[in-house]
Amino acid sequence: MWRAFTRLIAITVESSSSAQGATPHRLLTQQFQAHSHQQINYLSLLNNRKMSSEKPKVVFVLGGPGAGKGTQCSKIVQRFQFTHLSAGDLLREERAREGSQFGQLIEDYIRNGQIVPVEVTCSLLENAMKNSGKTRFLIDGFPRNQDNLDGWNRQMDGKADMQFVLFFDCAEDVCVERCLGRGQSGSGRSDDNMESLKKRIQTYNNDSLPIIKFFEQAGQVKTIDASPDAEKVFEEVERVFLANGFQ
Ligand code: UP5
Ligand code: MG
Repeated sequence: MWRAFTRLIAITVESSSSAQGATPHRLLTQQFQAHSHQQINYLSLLNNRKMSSEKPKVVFVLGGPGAGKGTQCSKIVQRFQFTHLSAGDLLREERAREGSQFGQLIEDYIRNGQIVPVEVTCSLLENAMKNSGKTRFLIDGFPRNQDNLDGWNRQMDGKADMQFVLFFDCAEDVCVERCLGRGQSGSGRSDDNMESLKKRIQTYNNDSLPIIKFFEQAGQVKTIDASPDAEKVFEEVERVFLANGFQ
């Protein structure tokens, strides 16, 4: 799989070999930006002007597979003025987009519970932020490894203010049960099965937890017990947002 991605970069580099100082990272980013330009309408261009004068505020939402990130983000959007951007949803949309050259690559990573190279994910996130014209974002399920964090810092340096990390702490067996339950009720997600879940959990323990620990050491993590029912969890979430000045 990694070989497929490297080959893709190689093709990209080959076809743009005249570009001076071109790096695979820059070329991949440019490709994604080119896609999104077709989708930007006049209104969002006007909104972008507003965004450039006001740095967007970002809350990273992290936690294991099935911890309830998406569920709680929907509730935060209803209560506070935030726009929800799920990195996983953006990747699934890109996978389904007709003509996407990254579709198969994304599917392979997701099914195997591995983390898609940051050049793809971060560009999808940045484009979604720009196209929304909004200024408060919940970034759900990202950054989930060191590559993600480095890529975000590289690409978004000076473009966004990270407020805090909302961490949904949930026992592994509860997470598995929730994802399997969702799969059984017809989520259609190719990773809501036991085989993929084992890999997702392994990736979470090996790659994502160290990132959460890193933010924790920097005093930026708000930990929420994600095991009670969704309403109870949201009571805690609401307290965190209010305590951090959001109305
Ligand atoms: N549910 C929710 N809260 C509940 C509660 N308190 N009590 C009882 N049930 C609760 O919830 C999952 C299920 O549990 C639902 O049925 C819900 O009703 C119920 P949900 O809110 O969807 O949980 P969430 O944490 O969002 O789970 P999700 O499966 O989306 O988490 P993942 O982090 O695994 O999935 P994501 O979509 O973010 O990523 C999928 C894959 O994409 C990754 O494995 C990776 O391959 C790829 N990816 C990247 O490569 N890079 C990225 O940056 C992001 C993703
Ligand atoms: Mg989710």
